[in-house]
Amino acid sequence: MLYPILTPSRFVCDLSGVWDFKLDNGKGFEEKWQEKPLKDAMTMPVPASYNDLKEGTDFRDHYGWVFYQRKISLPKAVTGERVVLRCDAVTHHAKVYLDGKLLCEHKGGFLPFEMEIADLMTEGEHLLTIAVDNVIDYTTLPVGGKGDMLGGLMGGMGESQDSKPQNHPNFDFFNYCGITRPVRIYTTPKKYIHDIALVSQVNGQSADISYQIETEGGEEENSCCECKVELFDEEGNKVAESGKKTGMLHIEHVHLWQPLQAYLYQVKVTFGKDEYTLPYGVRTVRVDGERFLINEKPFYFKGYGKHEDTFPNGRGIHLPMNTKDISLLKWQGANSFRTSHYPYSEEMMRLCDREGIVVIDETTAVGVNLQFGGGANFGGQKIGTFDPEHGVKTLDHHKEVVRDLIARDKNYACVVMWSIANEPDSAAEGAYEYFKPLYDLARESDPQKRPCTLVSVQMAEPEKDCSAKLSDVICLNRYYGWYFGGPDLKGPEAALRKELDFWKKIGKPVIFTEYGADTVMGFHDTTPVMYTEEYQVEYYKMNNGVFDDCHIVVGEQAWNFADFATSQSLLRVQGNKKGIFTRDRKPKLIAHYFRDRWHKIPDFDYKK
Ligand code: GCB
Repeated sequence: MLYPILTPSRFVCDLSGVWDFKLDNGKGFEEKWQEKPLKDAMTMPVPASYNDLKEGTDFRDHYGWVFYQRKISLPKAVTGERVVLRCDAVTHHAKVYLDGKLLCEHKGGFLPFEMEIADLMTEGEHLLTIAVDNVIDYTTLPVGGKGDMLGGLMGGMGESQDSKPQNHPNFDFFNYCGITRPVRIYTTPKKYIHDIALVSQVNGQSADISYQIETEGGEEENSCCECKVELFDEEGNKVAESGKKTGMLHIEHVHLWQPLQAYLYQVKVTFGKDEYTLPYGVRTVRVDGERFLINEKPFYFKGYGKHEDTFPNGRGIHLPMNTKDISLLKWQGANSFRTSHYPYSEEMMRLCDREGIVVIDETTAVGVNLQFGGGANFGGQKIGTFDPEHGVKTLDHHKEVVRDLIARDKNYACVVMWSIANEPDSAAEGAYEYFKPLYDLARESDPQKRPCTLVSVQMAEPEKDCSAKLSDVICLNRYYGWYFGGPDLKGPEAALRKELDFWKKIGKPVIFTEYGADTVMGFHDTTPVMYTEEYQVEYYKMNNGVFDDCHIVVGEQAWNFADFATSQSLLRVQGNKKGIFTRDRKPKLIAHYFRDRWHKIPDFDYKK
């Protein structure tokens, strides 16, 4: 799927702004709110999560549908063009209406979807309504649990029969929702470039980019719709050219895209009247035994699991914060992050491509684990996760997400691995049968055949974890010295070393994709007691010392880059406080420790 850009043949109109908004009172669809201007509407910015933008629990924790509305019209200049309405992310379920007519329904809150609207956009104004549902359950990704999470900690006493229906996230981040990324109208000629797929092969100083252009229309009239593909370097010099929809572009002296030293070529495709230009980094990636190779050199991941989480945007796109975060990563000598626990905005992916930040790209599959609610939500459902009758019903949607994520992100040089899920019940009965088709699908859908992984939870017994068989890289979330042990760090250290002895037998590289300790900024002590900034430093020193001693560990991604909002629970102090930075990006003591450490660790050849 192509990102919408302005080109000589394409016009883009961003519908960001203040829209009308109303929480559904249960009667929205019955009273057909989508057909008329909303009565007593409030104002709401798009894009943003709505939850933190108005006061009151009823608003913040609203359960169910909300309605967004605005008027749209088209300039005469685009008459005769193909007109597309594109929503980049609507969390979690959308119904899009134009003048009351349902145009499209979409499930899943973190990937784009689009619809053609030219035929409906007659002269004058039209009423655009987007109804958004935030309900999560056993069929959605992320997964919503049954009953409340305090139930697990307090013997089921958390929720009474009088409680209103509410979401029970089976994951440890606030269930922010709304129209969280831009809504745009863009045009293309009627005969247009539908998609571009690029794969690089590097041979010494030179490279070949094999490409495949998918087009719509024009097949019958070859002459009017010839395809041309041109490759330009960063100075704007044409490096290669080809005249077919499938072919090869040869670069004699290639500039590789390298971690922290990005180099982007521009691939310009012309098809009939349509033109589209894609920035593209040439690099290779593969796993070789216990090493993770980028451009054939053993790479060491230094960085974080992140979140798209800011105040008061919630999960709403925040371009300045994206830039700031990458600046902080570089300040620290970090080189990578994981898009925990959902695909991030295309703007962030494009930025990482430009800035040379290496990304592990994750699906929305978090909470596919009914034994464990993720993070502090220890209130598991105690139902077989993959039990055909009572377990999750997410497989079909999970396949859609894998397919759509790869369709969206397949050309980014920054993406070096797909994460199929975070902390699923990967050692359970039925896990292999559930995950095998998803790995197969990812491998078959990705033209670049990147490595695939899933991120394993500590409760999944390594001996039974299906990741050992299916993943190219073993990704471990481990809390030795926090949920498992602590404040004593000796026992946890021994246990961590013992676990690594098991993974050494598997013969695959290991990345620690999460490890961390909640730390409240400003809590200090001469004894490093838990929750103080001093304990966080001791915790990381212990864990990092073990990683340094183990040659199969090819990466450390601390949990989390910054403090973030979660559901309320006994273990969450106004959110998750494992950030190395606070939510407003002030460094805790540990940020300086990592800065010192990571500047000493080279990006390549750290482990011999
Ligand atoms: C985990 C989860 C992450 C949580 C984290 C925590 O294992 O993957 O979503 O936030 O633990 O802090 O407990």
